Amino acid sequence: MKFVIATNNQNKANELKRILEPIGITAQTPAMMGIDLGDIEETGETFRENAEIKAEAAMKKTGLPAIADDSGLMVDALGGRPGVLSARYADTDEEKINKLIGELMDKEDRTAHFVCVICCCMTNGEKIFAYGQCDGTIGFAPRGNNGFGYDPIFFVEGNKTFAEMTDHQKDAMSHRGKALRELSELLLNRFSKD
Ligand code: ITT
Repeated sequence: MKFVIATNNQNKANELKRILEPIGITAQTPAMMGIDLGDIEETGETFRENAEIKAEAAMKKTGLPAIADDSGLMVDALGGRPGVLSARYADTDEEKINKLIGELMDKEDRTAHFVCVICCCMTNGEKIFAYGQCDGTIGFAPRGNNGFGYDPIFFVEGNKTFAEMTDHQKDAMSHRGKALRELSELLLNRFSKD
C-alpha cells in the first residue's frame, strides 16, 4: 500500500521516508505527487490532535492513506515548552536554538524530551496512532551539522548531539524512529486481520 506523507517540512519528510522504506512502507511526499498540501492549520492543543488534523487533511486532499507526524521538544525546566509550539518558537532553527539556550541560562535542570505522535489516516477515515519519545539533555552550545531543528543542542546517551550522529544512529533512538516502528507493528496487525 502506498502512503502520502503529510508534511511541509522537507527534513522531516526525508527522515520519515528513510525510516519507513526499510520497514516496508512506501511513502511519497505531496510534492513528489505534484500536489500542494497548502498550509494546514494546526489548531490542536496536543501532538495527537495536530497529527490527526494533518493526516486527515492530507488523506482528503490526495485520496491516499496519509501519515502525519506532529513532534516537538519538551523541556522540563520550562514546564514542557516549547512542546507543541516547537516549530513556532522562533523563525529560524538558529534563532530557536539561541532562544532556548538563553531561556535555560540560569536553570540547573537541562533535561528534555523529544516527542513524536504519528497519525495514519486510512481512506475510510480509520485512524491509527503511534507514539515515540527520546529523553536527553539540552547543551550549552550547538554541536554537529547533521539533522535539523533542535538537533545540535539535544544530547542523548553518550556525549553526542543528534546533529553529531549518522542518520542511522539518530533513527535507532529518535522519537520519530520509535513511533514509526510502533506504527509498522500496528499496521501489520491491522492488515493481518483483513
Ligand atoms: P509539518 O507540520 O508540516 O509536518 P513542522 O516542522 O511544522 O512541519 P511540527 O509542527 O510537528 O512540524 O513541529 C515540529 C518541530 O519540532 C520542528 O519544526 C522542529 O523544530 C522540532 N523537531 C521535531 N522533531 C525534531 C527532530 O527530530 N530534530 C530536531 N527538531 C525536531
